[in-house]
Amino acid sequence: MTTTLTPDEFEQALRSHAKQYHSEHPFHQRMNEGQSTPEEIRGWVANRFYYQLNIPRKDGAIISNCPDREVRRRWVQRIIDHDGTAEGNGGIESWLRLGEGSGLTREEMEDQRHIVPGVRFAVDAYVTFTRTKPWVEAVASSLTELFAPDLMAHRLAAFEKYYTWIDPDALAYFRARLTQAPRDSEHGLEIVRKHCVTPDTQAAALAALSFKCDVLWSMLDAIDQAYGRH
Ligand code: PQQ
Repeated sequence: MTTTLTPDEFEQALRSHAKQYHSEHPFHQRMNEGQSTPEEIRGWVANRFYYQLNIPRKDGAIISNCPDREVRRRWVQRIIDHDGTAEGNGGIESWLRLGEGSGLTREEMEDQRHIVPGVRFAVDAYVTFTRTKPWVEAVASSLTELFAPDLMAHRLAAFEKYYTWIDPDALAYFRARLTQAPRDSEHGLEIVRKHCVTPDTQAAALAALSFKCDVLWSMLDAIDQAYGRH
């Protein structure tokens, strides 16, 4: 890229990654159309748990690399959202309840026996990216959350309609993300719009978002390979 995009053009370029987002993956499409088997749902929930476990670690990595106190003060909310403030609350706990509501035990999620290699590699790559790249690129990589609310709303409706064998109370995680994700992506967008004002930094941010789309896509490829009907 040789020219600098205006902040709005840059935001448009970031948003155009929606077509690479994992909502387009065949595994998610089948899930949202009500075609997943209980085994597929359980395989997805057990494997996605590894992502949930690592989100606060990547947010800690971003904070540790960020010299801006005001950014850190807001970013830390993400760690609180996922880890909770006490035993029995927070997003990771909600995900465990989603698993229990789907027929998995806490033990089999926590001991990670179901995690397939491709999911582990993809999630670990995301954490490593955020530890080793400039913090603004790591923030850009989190911007898949711009696209998450639409997928979450679609998923929530699909679960309530098709997967009635799952206790509706177990879907609280998705409901919470409907408000958390827009708040988070708004902050992330504000940061990259402010800091990425040269061709090189804009290109790096776009590449970071592309990389993150690949992380999410690879996770579903691995889950589909392990549990999908082929
Ligand atoms: N992405 C982040 C991030 O990169 O900081 C944090 C989250 C996501 C979550 O907490 C999620 O629950 C989440 N869920 C989905 C999903 O279920 O489709 C996608 C994403 C995403 O787009 O990265 C996140």
